Amino acid sequence: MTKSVAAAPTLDVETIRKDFPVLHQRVNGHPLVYLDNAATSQKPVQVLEAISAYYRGDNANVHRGIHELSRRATEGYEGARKRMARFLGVQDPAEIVWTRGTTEGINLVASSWGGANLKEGDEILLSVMEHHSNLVPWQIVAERTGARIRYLEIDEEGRLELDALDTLLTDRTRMVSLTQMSNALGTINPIGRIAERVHAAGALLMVDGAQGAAHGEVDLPALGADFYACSGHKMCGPTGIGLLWARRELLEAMPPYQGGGEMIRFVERDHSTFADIPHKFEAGTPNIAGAIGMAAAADYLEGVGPDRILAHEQALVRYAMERLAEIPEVRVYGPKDPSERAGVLSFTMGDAHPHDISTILDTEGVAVRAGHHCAQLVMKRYEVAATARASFYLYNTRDEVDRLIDGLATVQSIFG
Ligand code: C6P
Repeated sequence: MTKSVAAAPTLDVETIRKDFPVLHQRVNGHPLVYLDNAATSQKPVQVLEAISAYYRGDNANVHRGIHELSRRATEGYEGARKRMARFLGVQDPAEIVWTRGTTEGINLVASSWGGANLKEGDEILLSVMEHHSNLVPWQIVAERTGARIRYLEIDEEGRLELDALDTLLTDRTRMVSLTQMSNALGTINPIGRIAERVHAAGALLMVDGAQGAAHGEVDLPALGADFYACSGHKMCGPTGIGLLWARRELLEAMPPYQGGGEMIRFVERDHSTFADIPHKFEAGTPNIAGAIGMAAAADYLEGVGPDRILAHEQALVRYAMERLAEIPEVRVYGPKDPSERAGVLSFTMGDAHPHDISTILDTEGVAVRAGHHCAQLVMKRYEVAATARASFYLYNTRDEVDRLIDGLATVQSIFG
Protein backbone atom coordinates (compact mmCIF):
# COMPACT_ATOMS: atom_id res chain seq x y z
CA MET A 1 0.00 0.00 0.00
CA THR A 2 1.57 3.26 -1.07
CA LYS A 3 0.77 6.49 0.66
CA SER A 4 -0.11 8.72 -2.25
CA VAL A 5 -1.07 7.30 -5.59
CA ALA A 6 -2.67 10.47 -6.92
CA ALA A 7 -1.05 9.95 -10.33
CA ALA A 8 -2.96 6.71 -10.97
CA PRO A 9 -5.56 6.93 -13.77
CA THR A 10 -9.14 7.61 -12.68
CA LEU A 11 -11.74 4.88 -12.31
CA ASP A 12 -14.72 4.35 -14.57
CA VAL A 13 -17.06 4.57 -11.59
CA GLU A 14 -20.30 4.45 -13.59
CA THR A 15 -19.30 1.06 -15.04
CA ILE A 16 -18.13 -0.19 -11.63
CA ARG A 17 -21.45 0.82 -10.04
CA LYS A 18 -23.31 -1.49 -12.43
CA ASP A 19 -21.56 -4.43 -10.76
CA PHE A 20 -23.07 -3.62 -7.34
CA PRO A 21 -26.81 -4.40 -7.31
CA VAL A 22 -27.38 -3.16 -3.75
CA LEU A 23 -26.43 0.39 -4.70
CA HIS A 24 -29.39 0.72 -7.05
CA GLN A 25 -32.19 1.27 -4.58
CA ARG A 26 -34.00 4.09 -2.84
CA VAL A 27 -33.77 4.52 0.91
CA ASN A 28 -36.31 6.74 2.63
CA GLY A 29 -37.40 8.01 -0.78
CA HIS A 30 -33.88 8.94 -1.96
CA PRO A 31 -31.31 7.09 -4.07
CA LEU A 32 -29.03 5.27 -1.63
CA VAL A 33 -25.65 6.87 -0.92
CA TYR A 34 -23.62 4.19 0.84
CA LEU A 35 -20.78 5.79 2.81
CA ASP A 36 -20.26 3.11 5.45
CA ASN A 37 -17.60 1.14 3.63
CA ALA A 38 -15.16 1.03 6.53
CA ALA A 39 -17.78 -1.01 8.40
CA THR A 40 -18.38 -3.33 5.47
CA SER A 41 -18.16 -2.96 1.72
CA GLN A 42 -20.79 -3.91 -0.83
CA LYS A 43 -20.36 -6.98 -3.04
CA PRO A 44 -20.15 -7.05 -6.83
CA VAL A 45 -22.16 -9.57 -8.88
CA GLN A 46 -18.91 -11.40 -9.65
CA VAL A 47 -18.57 -12.28 -5.95
CA LEU A 48 -22.27 -13.09 -5.53
CA GLU A 49 -22.11 -15.37 -8.57
CA ALA A 50 -18.98 -17.19 -7.38
CA ILE A 51 -20.70 -17.99 -4.06
CA SER A 52 -23.93 -18.98 -5.75
CA ALA A 53 -22.12 -21.17 -8.32
CA TYR A 54 -20.31 -22.99 -5.52
CA TYR A 55 -23.52 -23.73 -3.61
CA ARG A 56 -25.47 -24.57 -6.77
CA GLY A 57 -22.88 -26.84 -8.33
CA ASP A 58 -20.16 -28.01 -5.99
CA ASN A 59 -21.23 -27.85 -2.34
CA ALA A 60 -19.59 -30.54 -0.18
CA ASN A 61 -17.22 -30.69 2.76
CA VAL A 62 -13.51 -30.23 2.05
CA HIS A 63 -10.57 -32.63 2.53
CA ARG A 64 -12.94 -35.35 3.78
CA GLY A 65 -14.68 -37.08 0.93
CA ILE A 66 -13.30 -39.07 -1.98
CA HIS A 67 -16.31 -38.20 -4.10
CA GLU A 68 -16.45 -35.72 -6.97
CA LEU A 69 -18.24 -32.87 -5.18
CA SER A 70 -15.84 -33.03 -2.25
CA ARG A 71 -12.95 -32.97 -4.69
CA ARG A 72 -14.41 -29.87 -6.37
CA ALA A 73 -15.13 -28.13 -3.05
CA THR A 74 -11.57 -28.83 -1.89
CA GLU A 75 -10.20 -27.53 -5.18
CA GLY A 76 -12.27 -24.34 -4.83
CA TYR A 77 -11.23 -23.83 -1.21
CA GLU A 78 -7.53 -24.50 -1.73
CA GLY A 79 -7.58 -22.61 -5.04
CA ALA A 80 -8.96 -19.62 -3.14
CA ARG A 81 -6.05 -19.87 -0.70
CA LYS A 82 -3.61 -19.76 -3.63
CA ARG A 83 -5.50 -16.79 -5.08
CA MET A 84 -5.27 -14.83 -1.82
CA ALA A 85 -1.55 -15.67 -1.54
CA ARG A 86 -1.05 -14.21 -5.02
CA PHE A 87 -3.14 -11.15 -4.16
CA LEU A 88 -0.87 -10.42 -1.20
CA GLY A 89 2.41 -11.27 -2.95
CA VAL A 90 2.94 -14.43 -0.86
CA GLN A 91 4.88 -17.30 -2.51
CA ASP A 92 3.79 -20.14 -0.22
CA PRO A 93 -0.02 -20.62 0.07
CA ALA A 94 0.50 -22.73 3.22
CA GLU A 95 1.33 -19.45 4.95
CA ILE A 96 -2.28 -18.32 4.48
CA VAL A 97 -4.58 -19.48 7.30
CA TRP A 98 -8.32 -18.99 6.77
CA THR A 99 -10.04 -17.27 9.67
CA ARG A 100 -13.44 -15.68 10.32
CA GLY A 101 -11.88 -12.26 9.84
CA THR A 102 -9.26 -9.87 11.18
CA THR A 103 -10.53 -10.24 14.73
CA GLU A 104 -9.99 -13.98 14.71
CA GLY A 105 -6.57 -13.60 13.06
CA ILE A 106 -5.32 -11.31 15.81
CA ASN A 107 -6.85 -13.50 18.52
CA LEU A 108 -5.11 -16.49 16.99
CA VAL A 109 -1.70 -14.83 17.16
CA ALA A 110 -2.23 -13.31 20.61
CA SER A 111 -3.46 -16.61 22.02
CA SER A 112 -1.18 -19.07 20.23
CA TRP A 113 2.06 -17.12 19.70
CA GLY A 114 1.51 -14.92 22.76
CA GLY A 115 0.56 -17.82 25.03
CA ALA A 116 3.69 -19.74 24.02
CA ASN A 117 6.19 -16.89 23.94
CA LEU A 118 5.23 -14.16 26.39
CA LYS A 119 6.21 -14.15 30.05
CA GLU A 120 6.22 -11.77 32.95
CA GLY A 121 8.23 -8.64 32.21
CA ASP A 122 7.85 -8.91 28.42
CA GLU A 123 6.29 -5.98 26.62
CA ILE A 124 3.72 -5.69 23.86
CA LEU A 125 3.62 -2.36 22.05
CA LEU A 126 0.28 -1.16 20.65
CA SER A 127 -1.02 2.29 19.71
CA VAL A 128 -3.99 4.30 20.87
CA MET A 129 -5.15 4.31 17.24
CA GLU A 130 -6.04 0.61 17.35
CA HIS A 131 -9.43 -0.98 16.80
CA HIS A 132 -10.57 -2.98 19.83
CA SER A 133 -9.73 -6.12 17.84
CA ASN A 134 -6.08 -5.16 18.11
CA LEU A 135 -6.28 -4.24 21.79
CA VAL A 136 -8.47 -6.69 23.67
CA PRO A 137 -6.78 -9.95 22.48
CA TRP A 138 -3.43 -8.55 23.68
CA GLN A 139 -4.94 -7.46 26.99
CA ILE A 140 -6.25 -11.00 27.50
CA VAL A 141 -2.89 -12.62 26.78
CA ALA A 142 -1.06 -10.00 28.86
CA GLU A 143 -3.27 -10.90 31.80
CA ARG A 144 -2.59 -14.59 31.21
CA THR A 145 1.18 -14.30 30.91
CA GLY A 146 2.11 -11.27 33.02
CA ALA A 147 3.34 -9.34 29.98
CA ARG A 148 2.89 -5.57 29.98
CA ILE A 149 1.22 -3.45 27.30
CA ARG A 150 2.70 -0.09 26.30
CA TYR A 151 1.28 2.46 23.89
CA LEU A 152 2.42 4.67 21.05
CA GLU A 153 0.47 7.93 21.20
CA ILE A 154 -1.00 9.85 18.25
CA ASP A 155 -0.60 13.53 17.45
CA GLU A 156 -3.27 16.19 16.83
CA GLU A 157 -3.62 15.04 13.22
CA GLY A 158 -4.02 11.37 14.05
CA ARG A 159 -0.50 10.26 13.13
CA LEU A 160 1.58 7.88 15.20
CA GLU A 161 4.22 9.64 17.29
CA LEU A 162 7.05 7.54 15.92
CA ASP A 163 9.86 9.41 17.70
CA ALA A 164 8.70 7.68 20.87
CA LEU A 165 9.83 4.36 19.38
CA ASP A 166 13.33 5.31 20.56
CA THR A 167 12.24 4.83 24.16
CA LEU A 168 9.29 2.45 23.75
CA LEU A 169 11.22 -0.24 21.89
CA THR A 170 13.45 -1.98 24.42
CA ASP A 171 14.96 -5.42 24.86
CA ARG A 172 11.76 -6.35 26.71
CA THR A 173 9.58 -5.64 23.63
CA ARG A 174 8.50 -8.94 22.10
CA MET A 175 5.58 -7.92 19.89
CA VAL A 176 4.44 -4.70 18.23
CA SER A 177 0.93 -4.79 16.80
CA LEU A 178 -0.35 -1.87 14.72
CA THR A 179 -2.99 -1.10 12.19
CA GLN A 180 -2.05 -0.46 8.58
CA MET A 181 -4.85 2.06 8.29
CA SER A 182 -7.01 3.58 11.01
CA ASN A 183 -10.74 2.90 10.72
CA ALA A 184 -11.50 5.90 12.93
CA LEU A 185 -9.11 8.50 11.46
CA GLY A 186 -8.22 7.23 7.99
CA THR A 187 -4.47 7.51 8.71
CA ILE A 188 -2.23 5.25 6.64
CA ASN A 189 0.69 4.19 8.82
CA PRO A 190 4.26 3.91 7.46
CA ILE A 191 4.50 0.20 8.24
CA GLY A 192 7.72 -0.36 6.27
CA ARG A 193 9.65 2.21 8.30
CA ILE A 194 8.19 0.92 11.56
CA ALA A 195 9.06 -2.70 10.66
CA GLU A 196 12.76 -1.83 10.37
CA ARG A 197 12.76 -0.28 13.83
CA VAL A 198 10.81 -3.17 15.36
CA HIS A 199 13.11 -5.80 13.88
CA ALA A 200 16.22 -3.88 14.89
CA ALA A 201 14.90 -4.09 18.45
CA GLY A 202 14.50 -7.87 18.10
CA ALA A 203 10.68 -7.83 18.26
CA LEU A 204 8.00 -9.09 15.88
CA LEU A 205 5.46 -6.93 14.06
CA MET A 206 1.81 -7.83 13.61
CA VAL A 207 -0.20 -5.69 11.21
CA ASP A 208 -3.96 -5.31 11.36
CA GLY A 209 -4.87 -5.15 7.67
CA ALA A 210 -8.66 -4.96 8.08
CA GLN A 211 -8.76 -1.60 6.32
CA GLY A 212 -5.40 -1.70 4.58
CA ALA A 213 -6.05 -4.78 2.45
CA ALA A 214 -9.19 -3.19 1.04
CA HIS A 215 -7.76 0.19 0.11
CA GLY A 216 -4.58 -0.18 -1.90
CA GLU A 217 -2.03 -2.71 -3.04
CA VAL A 218 -0.53 -4.94 -0.34
CA ASP A 219 2.73 -6.70 -1.03
CA LEU A 220 3.39 -8.64 2.16
CA PRO A 221 7.07 -9.47 1.63
CA ALA A 222 7.74 -5.76 0.96
CA LEU A 223 5.58 -4.58 3.87
CA GLY A 224 7.95 -6.07 6.43
CA ALA A 225 5.34 -7.46 8.82
CA ASP A 226 5.68 -10.84 10.54
CA PHE A 227 1.93 -11.39 10.93
CA TYR A 228 -0.87 -9.87 8.86
CA ALA A 229 -4.63 -10.29 9.32
CA CYS A 230 -7.46 -9.06 7.10
CA SER A 231 -11.19 -9.57 6.44
CA GLY A 232 -13.04 -10.50 3.25
CA HIS A 233 -16.05 -8.29 3.89
CA LYS A 234 -14.10 -5.01 3.87
CA MET A 235 -12.74 -5.76 0.39
CA CYS A 236 -15.88 -6.62 -1.59
CA GLY A 237 -15.95 -10.21 -0.29
CA PRO A 238 -18.39 -11.95 2.06
CA THR A 239 -18.64 -11.68 5.84
CA GLY A 240 -17.36 -14.48 8.08
CA ILE A 241 -14.12 -15.05 6.17
CA GLY A 242 -10.65 -13.56 6.48
CA LEU A 243 -7.09 -14.68 6.64
CA LEU A 244 -3.96 -14.62 8.70
CA TRP A 245 -0.55 -14.63 7.03
CA ALA A 246 2.73 -15.37 8.75
CA ARG A 247 6.04 -16.81 7.61
CA ARG A 248 6.11 -20.62 7.59
CA GLU A 249 8.65 -20.94 10.41
CA LEU A 250 6.56 -18.77 12.73
CA LEU A 251 3.36 -20.70 12.03
CA GLU A 252 5.11 -24.04 12.36
CA ALA A 253 6.47 -23.10 15.77
CA MET A 254 3.08 -22.00 17.10
CA PRO A 255 0.73 -24.37 18.96
CA PRO A 256 -2.80 -24.88 17.57
CA TYR A 257 -5.37 -22.24 18.44
CA GLN A 258 -8.45 -24.49 18.47
CA GLY A 259 -8.86 -28.25 18.48
CA GLY A 260 -11.25 -30.32 16.38
CA GLY A 261 -11.64 -32.09 13.09
CA GLU A 262 -9.24 -31.50 10.19
CA MET A 263 -6.41 -30.03 12.29
CA ILE A 264 -5.05 -33.37 13.52
CA ARG A 265 -2.78 -36.09 12.23
CA PHE A 266 -3.49 -38.79 14.83
CA VAL A 267 -5.79 -38.75 17.85
CA GLU A 268 -5.03 -41.00 20.80
CA ARG A 269 -6.88 -41.31 24.11
CA ASP A 270 -4.79 -38.73 25.94
CA HIS A 271 -3.06 -36.72 23.27
CA SER A 272 -3.07 -35.87 19.59
CA THR A 273 -0.60 -34.90 16.92
CA PHE A 274 -1.36 -32.10 14.56
CA ALA A 275 -1.62 -31.52 10.83
CA ASP A 276 0.87 -29.37 8.93
CA ILE A 277 0.23 -25.67 8.42
CA PRO A 278 -2.15 -24.14 7.49
CA HIS A 279 -4.59 -26.92 8.48
CA LYS A 280 -3.23 -27.07 12.03
CA PHE A 281 -5.03 -23.74 12.56
CA GLU A 282 -8.26 -24.59 10.74
CA ALA A 283 -10.28 -26.76 13.12
CA GLY A 284 -13.78 -27.76 12.03
CA THR A 285 -15.67 -27.33 8.78
CA PRO A 286 -14.43 -24.06 7.29
CA ASN A 287 -16.28 -21.28 5.49
CA ILE A 288 -15.75 -22.78 2.04
CA ALA A 289 -18.12 -20.49 0.16
CA GLY A 290 -16.62 -17.54 2.01
CA ALA A 291 -13.10 -18.43 0.90
CA ILE A 292 -14.28 -18.78 -2.70
CA GLY A 293 -16.11 -15.44 -2.42
CA MET A 294 -13.03 -13.72 -0.99
CA ALA A 295 -10.91 -15.00 -3.87
CA ALA A 296 -13.51 -13.69 -6.34
CA ALA A 297 -13.29 -10.32 -4.57
CA ALA A 298 -9.50 -10.38 -5.02
CA ASP A 299 -10.03 -11.04 -8.75
CA TYR A 300 -12.41 -8.11 -8.88
CA LEU A 301 -10.18 -5.66 -7.02
CA GLU A 302 -7.13 -6.66 -9.01
CA GLY A 303 -9.12 -6.16 -12.22
CA VAL A 304 -9.89 -2.59 -11.16
CA GLY A 305 -6.43 -1.94 -9.68
CA PRO A 306 -5.93 -1.52 -5.91
CA ASP A 307 -3.79 1.60 -6.28
CA ARG A 308 -6.34 3.19 -8.61
CA ILE A 309 -8.96 2.51 -5.93
CA LEU A 310 -6.84 4.26 -3.30
CA ALA A 311 -6.24 7.22 -5.64
CA HIS A 312 -9.99 7.46 -6.24
CA GLU A 313 -10.71 7.42 -2.50
CA GLN A 314 -8.06 10.06 -1.84
CA ALA A 315 -9.59 12.29 -4.52
CA LEU A 316 -13.02 11.89 -2.90
CA VAL A 317 -11.60 12.60 0.55
CA ARG A 318 -9.85 15.73 -0.78
CA TYR A 319 -13.12 16.94 -2.27
CA ALA A 320 -15.14 16.03 0.84
CA MET A 321 -12.64 17.87 3.07
CA GLU A 322 -12.96 20.98 0.90
CA ARG A 323 -16.74 20.82 1.08
CA LEU A 324 -16.81 20.11 4.81
CA ALA A 325 -14.63 23.18 5.35
CA GLU A 326 -17.62 25.22 4.13
CA ILE A 327 -19.47 24.26 7.33
CA PRO A 328 -17.84 26.16 10.22
CA GLU A 329 -19.10 23.81 12.97
CA VAL A 330 -17.49 20.75 11.40
CA ARG A 331 -14.30 19.36 12.91
CA VAL A 332 -12.55 16.68 10.87
CA TYR A 333 -10.23 14.19 12.63
CA GLY A 334 -7.12 12.61 11.16
CA PRO A 335 -4.41 13.89 8.81
CA LYS A 336 -5.05 17.18 7.00
CA ASP A 337 -3.16 15.95 3.95
CA PRO A 338 -5.43 13.54 1.99
CA SER A 339 -2.38 11.68 0.67
CA GLU A 340 -1.69 10.49 4.24
CA ARG A 341 -5.08 8.85 4.51
CA ALA A 342 -7.47 6.57 2.69
CA GLY A 343 -11.22 6.99 2.27
CA VAL A 344 -12.29 7.49 5.89
CA LEU A 345 -13.56 10.85 7.17
CA SER A 346 -14.50 11.14 10.83
CA PHE A 347 -16.07 14.37 11.92
CA THR A 348 -18.18 16.11 14.55
CA MET A 349 -20.48 19.03 13.97
CA GLY A 350 -20.98 21.52 16.77
CA ASP A 351 -23.36 20.22 19.41
CA ALA A 352 -25.13 17.77 17.09
CA HIS A 353 -24.69 14.25 18.43
CA PRO A 354 -23.12 11.97 15.80
CA HIS A 355 -26.06 9.56 16.20
CA ASP A 356 -28.43 12.42 15.33
CA ILE A 357 -26.26 13.33 12.35
CA SER A 358 -26.41 9.74 11.15
CA THR A 359 -30.17 9.49 11.72
CA ILE A 360 -30.87 12.71 9.81
CA LEU A 361 -28.58 11.66 6.96
CA ASP A 362 -30.39 8.33 6.82
CA THR A 363 -33.72 10.10 6.26
CA GLU A 364 -32.05 11.49 3.13
CA GLY A 365 -30.76 8.10 2.02
CA VAL A 366 -27.15 8.69 3.11
CA ALA A 367 -25.61 5.86 5.16
CA VAL A 368 -22.75 6.80 7.49
CA ARG A 369 -21.62 5.28 10.77
CA ALA A 370 -21.77 7.12 14.10
CA GLY A 371 -20.23 6.04 17.38
CA HIS A 372 -16.79 5.18 18.71
CA HIS A 373 -16.05 2.88 15.75
CA CYS A 374 -14.64 0.26 18.14
CA ALA A 375 -11.78 2.68 18.79
CA GLN A 376 -12.55 4.11 22.21
CA LEU A 377 -8.91 5.09 22.82
CA VAL A 378 -9.09 7.33 19.75
CA MET A 379 -12.25 8.98 21.08
CA LYS A 380 -10.54 9.54 24.46
CA ARG A 381 -7.49 11.05 22.74
CA TYR A 382 -9.66 13.74 21.12
CA GLU A 383 -12.02 14.00 24.10
CA VAL A 384 -15.17 13.14 22.17
CA ALA A 385 -17.69 10.40 22.93
CA ALA A 386 -18.31 9.64 19.29
CA THR A 387 -17.85 10.88 15.73
CA ALA A 388 -19.82 10.61 12.51
CA ARG A 389 -17.84 8.75 9.87
CA ALA A 390 -18.23 8.80 6.09
CA SER A 391 -16.12 6.16 4.40
CA PHE A 392 -15.64 5.89 0.65
CA TYR A 393 -14.88 3.08 -1.75
CA LEU A 394 -14.38 2.44 -5.43
CA TYR A 395 -18.05 2.94 -6.33
CA ASN A 396 -18.58 6.30 -4.60
CA THR A 397 -18.81 9.56 -6.56
CA ARG A 398 -18.38 13.30 -6.09
CA ASP A 399 -22.16 13.64 -6.45
CA GLU A 400 -22.49 11.41 -3.40
CA VAL A 401 -20.13 13.69 -1.47
CA ASP A 402 -22.47 16.54 -2.45
CA ARG A 403 -25.43 14.53 -1.13
CA LEU A 404 -23.56 14.11 2.18
CA ILE A 405 -22.97 17.87 2.37
CA ASP A 406 -26.64 18.57 1.50
CA GLY A 407 -27.64 16.20 4.33
CA LEU A 408 -25.35 18.07 6.72
CA ALA A 409 -27.07 21.31 5.72
CA THR A 410 -30.29 19.70 6.95
CA VAL A 411 -28.54 18.78 10.22
CA GLN A 412 -27.37 22.37 10.51
CA SER A 413 -30.87 23.73 9.92
CA ILE A 414 -32.28 21.42 12.61
CA PHE A 415 -29.59 22.13 15.21
CA GLY A 416 -29.22 25.82 14.37
N1 C6P B 1 -13.96 -2.20 11.66
C1 C6P B 1 -15.61 -0.45 11.39
O1 C6P B 1 -16.76 -0.02 11.24
P1 C6P B 1 -13.57 -7.78 11.59
O2 C6P B 1 -14.80 -7.31 12.33
O3 C6P B 1 -12.87 -8.90 12.29
O4 C6P B 1 -13.81 -8.01 10.14
O5 C6P B 1 -12.57 -6.51 11.61
C2 C6P B 1 -12.23 -5.91 12.82
C3 C6P B 1 -11.42 -4.68 12.56
C4 C6P B 1 -10.09 -4.68 12.92
N2 C6P B 1 -9.30 -3.63 12.65
C5 C6P B 1 -9.76 -2.53 12.02
C6 C6P B 1 -8.81 -1.41 11.71
C7 C6P B 1 -11.11 -2.48 11.64
O6 C6P B 1 -11.57 -1.40 11.00
C8 C6P B 1 -11.97 -3.56 11.94
C9 C6P B 1 -13.44 -3.49 11.64
C10 C6P B 1 -15.36 -1.93 11.36
O7 C6P B 1 -14.65 0.31 11.54
C11 C6P B 1 -16.33 -2.68 12.22
S1 C6P B 1 -16.15 -2.29 13.91
